[in-house]
Order: sequence, then structure tokens, then C-alpha cells
Amino acid sequence: MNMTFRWYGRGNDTVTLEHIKQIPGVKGIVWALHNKPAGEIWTKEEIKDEVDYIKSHGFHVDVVESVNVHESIKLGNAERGRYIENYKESIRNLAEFGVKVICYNFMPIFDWTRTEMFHPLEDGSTALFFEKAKVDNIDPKELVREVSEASDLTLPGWEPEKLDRITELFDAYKEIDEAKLWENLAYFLKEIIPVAEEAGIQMAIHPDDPPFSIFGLPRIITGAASYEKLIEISDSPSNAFTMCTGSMGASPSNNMVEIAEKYANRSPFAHIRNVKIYDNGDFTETSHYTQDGSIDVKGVVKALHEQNYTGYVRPDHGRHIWGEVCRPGYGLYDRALGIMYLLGLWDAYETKRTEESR
Ligand code: DNO
Repeated sequence: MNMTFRWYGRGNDTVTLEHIKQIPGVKGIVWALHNKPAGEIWTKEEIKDEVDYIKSHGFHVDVVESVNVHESIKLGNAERGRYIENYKESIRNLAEFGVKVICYNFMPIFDWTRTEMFHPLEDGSTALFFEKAKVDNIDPKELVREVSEASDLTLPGWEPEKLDRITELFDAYKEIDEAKLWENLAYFLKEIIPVAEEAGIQMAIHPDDPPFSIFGLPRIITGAASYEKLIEISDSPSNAFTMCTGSMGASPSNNMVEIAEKYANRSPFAHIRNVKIYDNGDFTETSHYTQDGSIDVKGVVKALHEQNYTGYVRPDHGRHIWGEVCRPGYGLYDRALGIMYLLGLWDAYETKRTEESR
């Protein structure tokens, strides 16, 4: 387990690399050029500047999250060719600076979606929250406005220009059902996987969050069956997964321990966090501690340990605790606690193995 921490970059994050340095066990920074619009080439100069800064703090830069996929590629429209070429160029450029894993997703229009950024928990902290009935009944534009106002930030994937184009985007997706979206993903993978292979990079697709359709838009990376389909498209080691226990696990039909047992070897990157799911389909994020949520986090770590998992791991969304003012889900404190829990579990399984082999 190679422990990492996601960071949003200089001037774009309340957390600094100096802070992260003080969390035990963190080896690498999960980074990105966060101001880069989807579809544009990540130039060598820009990459070098960020990589040098991160490395000067003693961290590796092996994992990028995300190189976002332009909407034209997901829609499979006439402009996709140009954006796919740009994407290939970014892959090659990142490889030159030692990047090993690129996380990306294939969710139409929205990235992860929540209805509340600062939902109060019983312990006095706040956390991200998903209210199913609200998403089922609200105009997406309204939700985006509400959430951005509450957090001073747009939803991920929600660049302001997208908001202006929302009607147009939704119209374009009227033609796209799940089968068509799979076709467009397969087309994209057939183009980029050979480039990734040559560059020594693993493309690790992130599951849809939440892992079911919202606003009538298709969502296809939702569980083990999606993984089987992806392997069918290409069983190259470069066609890989980001295992995200909180995203995929937000659907009670996904047993994340079984998924970890079966797919860890195809997942060079893992996001480990907990969510508490309610019977009505709502869910709230919680601490990483197994007992606080619905995901068997300790079972997942056990499954990884049993397979001698050497992939990159990061804690994921944390609660907002001790009055921290931060990006929703991406504060320092609760994610640091998450790391200590994950490392503690790992050490305990390690000790157990050593004792058993005596
Ligand atoms: C949420 C994240 C996602 C993830 C992208 C990957 O916090 O896990 O936004 O970075 O979906 O492309």
C-alpha cells in the first residue's frame, strides 16, 4: 500500500504540502493541473512546474487525478477526434515526468454529485450528503446553483461555462443511452490504451458517484458487471480501475470487500472511505472508521493486505471537523485521521501474518 494524499495545488487548496508532510506515512501527492479546462493539452512546461514543486517537498508524483475527458468524447460527436488527440498528447507528456497512473471518469455532465456539502452529523461535524428524493425532483441547474452558493465552489465538473450550456448539454445527451455511452467509452479506450501502454501508464477509470443514473443521464461504471465489460473492451493492464469504496459502495448492491478481493489486481489506485446508506437511498459521508458507516473498510483493507497490494491508496472525502474551513470533503484533519486508521489496519494485518507464520 503506497499512501498518497490528494492536493488541489498552490493557491487552490487550504491544505499545503507542509501540512501533508506531517501526516505519517504519506509518500505521494495525487495531483492535477486543476485549472486546465477538459480537453486541453497538459503541456510539458506546466507539468514540470507542478511536478518540481511537489517533488521538492519529498513526495512522488506517480498519480494524477484527473485528466478530465471532454464532453465531446462522451457524446461521441464530430469534435471528439481532436480532443482524443489532445488526450493522447497529455498522456505522453505526463509519462515523461514519471507519472504511472492517470485517474479519470466517464460520467456525463456531472462528476460526483451531492445535495449538501455541510450536512450536520451527530458528532457535531459536517459532511457531504446525498438526498435521493431531492435529486429525483430538482432541476439540475437549481441544484448546482444551490450547492455552489452554499460552498463558494462549483460542483466538480461544473465549470461556470457549463452552467450556461446546461440546456444544450442535456439536449445532446437525449440521444445517449447506456449502450451508446458504452460504445463511446469503448471507442475512446481503443484509441488511448495503446498510447498508455507505450507510455507505461495505467488509465484507471473512476466509478460513477453515485453509481446510478441521476437526472435521467446514463451512468455506466456502477459495479462489478461494469468492470467485466471494461475488461472485455480491453484486457490490457493499462486499462485499469480506480477502486473507490465510497462511490461504488453507495449502492448497497455492491459488496466492496468482494470487489476488492476480485479486482484489486486491476486497480492500481484505491480511494478508501466510508458512507452511511439509508433505506430511502440517501447517504451521508462519515469518518473512515468501519463502525461509523455502511462500508466494511477494515474488510477492504484486509482484502488488499491478503493480496499484498502495492497500489496507491488515498483516504477520500473526510468530514469537516474541529472548525476547519476547507474544500468540501477535502480538509486536512479528517483525511489525516483516515490515513492513520488505514495504516493502523494494515499494520495489524501485517503483525497477524508475521505471528501466524512463526
Ligand atoms: C471525488 C473524486 C472524483 C474523482 C473523479 C475522477 O472526490 O473522487 O471527483 O476525482 O471522478 O475522475
